[in-house]
Amino acid sequence: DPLVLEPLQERLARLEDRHWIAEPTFKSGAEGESAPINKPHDLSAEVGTRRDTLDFEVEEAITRAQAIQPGWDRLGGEKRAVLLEAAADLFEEHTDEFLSLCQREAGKTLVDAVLELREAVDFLRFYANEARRQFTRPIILPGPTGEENRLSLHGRGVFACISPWNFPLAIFIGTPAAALAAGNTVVAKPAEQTPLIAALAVRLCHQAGIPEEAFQLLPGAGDVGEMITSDPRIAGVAFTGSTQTAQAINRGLAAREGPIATLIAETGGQNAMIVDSTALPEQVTRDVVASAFQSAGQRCSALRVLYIQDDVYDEMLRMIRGGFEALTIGNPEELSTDVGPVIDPDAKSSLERHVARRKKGGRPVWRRRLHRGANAGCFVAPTIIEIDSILDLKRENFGPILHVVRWKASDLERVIEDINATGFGLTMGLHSRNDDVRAFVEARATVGNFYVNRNQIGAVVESQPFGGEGLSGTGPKAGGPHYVARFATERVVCIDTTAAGGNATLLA
Ligand code: UN1
Repeated sequence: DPLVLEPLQERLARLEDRHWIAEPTFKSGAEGESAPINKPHDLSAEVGTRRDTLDFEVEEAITRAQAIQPGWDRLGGEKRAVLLEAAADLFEEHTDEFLSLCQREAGKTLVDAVLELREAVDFLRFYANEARRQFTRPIILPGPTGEENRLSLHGRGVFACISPWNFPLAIFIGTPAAALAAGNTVVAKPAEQTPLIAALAVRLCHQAGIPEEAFQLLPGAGDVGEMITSDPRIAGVAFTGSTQTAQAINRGLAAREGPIATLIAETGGQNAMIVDSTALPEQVTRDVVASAFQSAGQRCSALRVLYIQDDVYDEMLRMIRGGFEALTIGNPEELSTDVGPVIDPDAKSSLERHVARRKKGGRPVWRRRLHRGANAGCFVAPTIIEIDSILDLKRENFGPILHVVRWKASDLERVIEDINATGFGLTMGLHSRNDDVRAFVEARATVGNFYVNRNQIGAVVESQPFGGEGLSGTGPKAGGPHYVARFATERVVCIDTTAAGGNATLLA
């Protein structure tokens, strides 16, 4: 309804001139290095400035976080829940700023920006409830008469939370919210591309009453992340990003002195969808276009390789290309845009290199033409490429590129084996109205999230906990019932309850 949407756009336009700053929560007063943050869709437009965290500021931040952690843990689940819920309320009150930053700093469309804020608020409220559910009362364990056994969950210490640019708000806040709910304190390093939205999120958490020492922002690039994770005082690392970086963090933690640290990693995917000849073409078209091209394909859940059964291949591909041709590519600050930019020039050139290599292979490649002025930003033309097998792809292509493969009914088992053989295990989609095919594929798919007759992105907190296996991550699933507990340590207290009675007898 334009009557509702127009005032929102006007409100967002009023924030256009605001210059945002991200700086470390603990600032020494020394001069740190600064970098401008520009719009991905218009590299000449500056949104704000990132002030990087200096080495000794990292050290001091961890010292402060460690000093306050026992008190934060003793506060208990109920009080921590109230603070996280107060933060959720403040996030909702600051909708305009968050939407504006999602668009301008991260190049998100308005739809994606709204979903991102919704998910951030859902994470805060869900993990607050988990704090109440699991961190308020101990579990009384069964035991012999005369003994009481109690199990309780506690924070492990200081958690490092390192988050990606593709969910600069939802994942940036979701992981720390879980760590805080569990009684840890947090040092958070947002992606170097999107520190501004993280800075606003942290500021609102402090305003909600979460102590500054308990949740600190440490902006910077990979060197700051390395400095944090190599500190032996870090009890755990929660990382979302590439598989390679997760493996490097894992090696670093293993080589480090100090307590054995926990690693919770949510990484990449090579996500496939299988479409058979019983699928509904209109539904497939809608779901394929959304899964591959929404968010410019910059979701780890996004569809990368579409397997279409040969007897419907040409017709199905023709319809999907129709949906693809109808996408509006352009400025994400305009309401009509479906596909915005990719995050930065490096992302653009690596995607372009992939398309160029595939074009040389001589197989059909369909590309959209970009709008006028696209060169001012990091736009990659949405692309569909025919290939023979998912195993032809050597890496995850994190952008608006869909690969299609033709398969025959007799090949179904091999198709699933190939998909599993990538080693990734994040999302898989299936479109089929044949119950036997559905049961067959479901039983063999080694993925964390399997989607049937729908799109395969946009997992919902609590209803659809999200996360993969193998090269795609360690689990547990974000937004699921086991997530917060993985940030915790368990303690058991055993009491001999006959002791008091025994004393009484002696005294008598
Ligand atoms: C990511 O892209 O890093 O289901 C993970 C989804 C999102 C994916 C988040 N929850 O599309």
